[in-house]
Amino acid sequence: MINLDMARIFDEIADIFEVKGENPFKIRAYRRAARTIESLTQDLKVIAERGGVSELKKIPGVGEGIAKKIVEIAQTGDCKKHRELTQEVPSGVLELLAIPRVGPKTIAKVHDELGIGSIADLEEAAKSHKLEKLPGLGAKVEENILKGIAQYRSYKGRVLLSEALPRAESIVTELKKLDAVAKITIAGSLRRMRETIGDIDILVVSNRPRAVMDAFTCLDGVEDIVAKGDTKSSILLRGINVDLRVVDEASFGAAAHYFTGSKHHNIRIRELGMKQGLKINEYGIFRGDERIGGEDEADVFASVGLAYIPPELREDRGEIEAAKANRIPELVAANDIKGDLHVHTNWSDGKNSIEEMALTAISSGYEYIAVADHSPAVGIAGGMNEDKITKREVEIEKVNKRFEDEGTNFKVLSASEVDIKSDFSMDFPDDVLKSLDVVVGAIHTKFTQDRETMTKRIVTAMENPNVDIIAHPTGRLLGKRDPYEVDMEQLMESAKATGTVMELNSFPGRLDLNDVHCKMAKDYGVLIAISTDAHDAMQMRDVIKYGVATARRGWLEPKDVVNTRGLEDVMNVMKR
Ligand code: DGT
Ligand code: CA
Ligand code: CA
Repeated sequence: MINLDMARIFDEIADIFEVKGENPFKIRAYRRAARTIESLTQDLKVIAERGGVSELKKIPGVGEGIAKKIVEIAQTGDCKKHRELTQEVPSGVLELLAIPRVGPKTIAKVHDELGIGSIADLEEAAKSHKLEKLPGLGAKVEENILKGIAQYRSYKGRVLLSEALPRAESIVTELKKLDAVAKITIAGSLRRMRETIGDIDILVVSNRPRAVMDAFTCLDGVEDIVAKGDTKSSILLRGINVDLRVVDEASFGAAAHYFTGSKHHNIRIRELGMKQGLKINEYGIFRGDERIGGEDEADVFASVGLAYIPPELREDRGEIEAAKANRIPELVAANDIKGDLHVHTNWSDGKNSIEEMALTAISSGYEYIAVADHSPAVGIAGGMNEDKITKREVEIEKVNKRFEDEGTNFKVLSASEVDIKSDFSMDFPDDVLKSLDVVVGAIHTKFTQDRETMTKRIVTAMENPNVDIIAHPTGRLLGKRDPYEVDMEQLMESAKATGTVMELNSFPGRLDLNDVHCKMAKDYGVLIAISTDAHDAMQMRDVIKYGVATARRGWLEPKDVVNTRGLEDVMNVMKR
């Protein structure tokens, strides 16, 4: 039993609690524990055996109750509470939780009243208008459920980058331990860092493929062996398909290129090869029968007269033309990031204090963070009123004073994520906005306004000289909520004209702006802030890489990203 299995058990407990309508704090505690456990580098079983409950409780997010369960699972491989709960709520009902727009209360109701226990049941009931007769539900809810099911199906089979990447990395770590593995790389959409991943592709060089395949199909968590051969095997590992291919050393580069894709990029490269009388495939680069290269990936590009193209750009979106002209951008990288301009603290709905966020930021090598706690309109998120802002200011000054006294080069910027209300006004008066170092404007309500109104709403915010950044500009939640209707070209024009920065929200379920919009911003000369929107310190540290990956897919260079700049330069951009 490894950490991921434990995380899954706690997630399922939280799911069942949701359907049962349990206390939200309890649900959140299990979710938080699951997230923490997933990203833990040490083996929980080892910690449990060595230090028991008291040692486990030192892990942030793990309280007494959860620590006891971890010990129980480590010792017995099973959790009694989990087993009891899964008997109360069938797994088909839990699957309904994955449907966007359908909440746990609705699920409990349709299950109790109509015995609905699967997506197919729910679809049938909505189509035949059986739901509108239930108290609290209506025609509108039925319509929403059907839309939600359609949305669910269009994403089904794809997982978020943040779910696939850690798993792939742990497979690579496991397989690397084998003597039979000479080289190994992640390939496919995951190497290109797409926002969602269909399956994980891994490529290995080995002269003992059988041993590699044996280890691969016996990995912890394998649910099904879909295929097992000498050159290719496929497994289902905790709900995600993983393909493994074994190639010869001489083919490694060509195979890495071929299996990284994208398919459209590959086709263009192969065509370029054919024009020069070359055959380029997963085995190598050939002139007639003679192999002229393929051990290194760079051979592939060089053979057709192109500069090296980083994986994130391989989508046939102009990268081949750029490589021909030797104009491949120097893409932004994680170590270019000097600060985070959108994080939350316990002054609104964040978990950590200002100081804790600052210390983690310092350990990431940052020079600043903007603590952007919510404005009052976002009531459920514990939005701040003006009085609270004033009190928070005292705290910020205290923390900054300490850093100054210690000679630490770091500054906490006073900020707020301020609601752009549906009547186009900002949720704080101008004098309050003016008093902040950074104002991040964001939409959290009335996502259904029409395209023209929504565009005007955001443009109006941009025209307010106190608004510096627009957070998650399209509002989408991957697999859960479509982006709202908005004229992106007009937003870009207005951002350029007003000097407003657009956010690339690094949260794996958002990645908003997306890659294509980032490239658009670059073309318009609009600056991007790669921010995390983190609600705790670990998130701030862990999710930035997904934002950076998306920025790279959007062709962004350090100069296009405002938070690659030092504090003084950033403050010049944020100047009123
Ligand atoms: P995914 O898994 O849907 O997120 O996307 P990929 O890009 O990982 O696609 P996958 O797993 O089907 O295939 C891995 C790579 O293999 C793909 O990026 C390019 C290459 N490939 C697959 N099928 C073809 C093909 O028909 N022609 C060419 N040229 N390459 C292909
Ligand atoms: Ca794939
Ligand atoms: Ca594949």
